[in-house]
Amino acid sequence: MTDSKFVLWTSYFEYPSEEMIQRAASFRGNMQRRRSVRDFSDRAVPRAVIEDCLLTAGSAPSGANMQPWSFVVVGDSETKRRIRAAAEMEEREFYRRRAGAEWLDALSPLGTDYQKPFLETAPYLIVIFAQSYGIAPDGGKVKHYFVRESVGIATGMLFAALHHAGLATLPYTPSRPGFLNEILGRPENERPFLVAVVGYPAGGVTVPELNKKSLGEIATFV
Ligand code: IYR
Repeated sequence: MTDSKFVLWTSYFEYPSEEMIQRAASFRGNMQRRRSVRDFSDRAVPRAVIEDCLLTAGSAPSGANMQPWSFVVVGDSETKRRIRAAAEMEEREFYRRRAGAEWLDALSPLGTDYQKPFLETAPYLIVIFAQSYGIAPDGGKVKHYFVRESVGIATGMLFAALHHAGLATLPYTPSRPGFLNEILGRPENERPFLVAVVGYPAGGVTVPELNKKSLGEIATFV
């Protein structure tokens, strides 16, 4: 039994296999150039680019097509300042106490500490919320499915889109992110998932020398 109307998928396009191989390799090369940066320029980014990248994210598949995500785009300086202040308060506690030796050791190659100046410098913070359930027009609860899987896919697509457009990004995961609900006035059914820090990289930005696992290490063909 289905409630939905089916239509012909006319936007599918099959590439000849040579072209398919070339496209896959070229996309890989492009994505492998992406790096997370922690030093941003305050240069303005066109809002239209952010809007398009959000629409890319919003096109992601999701459990029962519930689209259990909300994106809050923060460009306002005062709001960014408040987010930075609250984040640094939590991070101070994280680095001082909560993390523990093993976690701090794993983080040391990244050179991170409690200070998060990029939360103010970058022109946009896109705060991604995962909706544990939806709200029907009559105020009732709507069940959401595979929420983290769905929001994870949308977030990956958002990062790919922003990189493709030529912007620098940092996925920032605050320790104890509850302050984001308060500052941004988000309802009880929304849980902060991740903050996408977006902008141009600061001039001469450096990144840690990191290695990615080889295909043999990440994949098995059976
Ligand atoms: N939220 C902290 C700690 C941190 C945790 C992980 I896992 C990272 O990959 C990077 C940082 C911070 O942002 O400093």
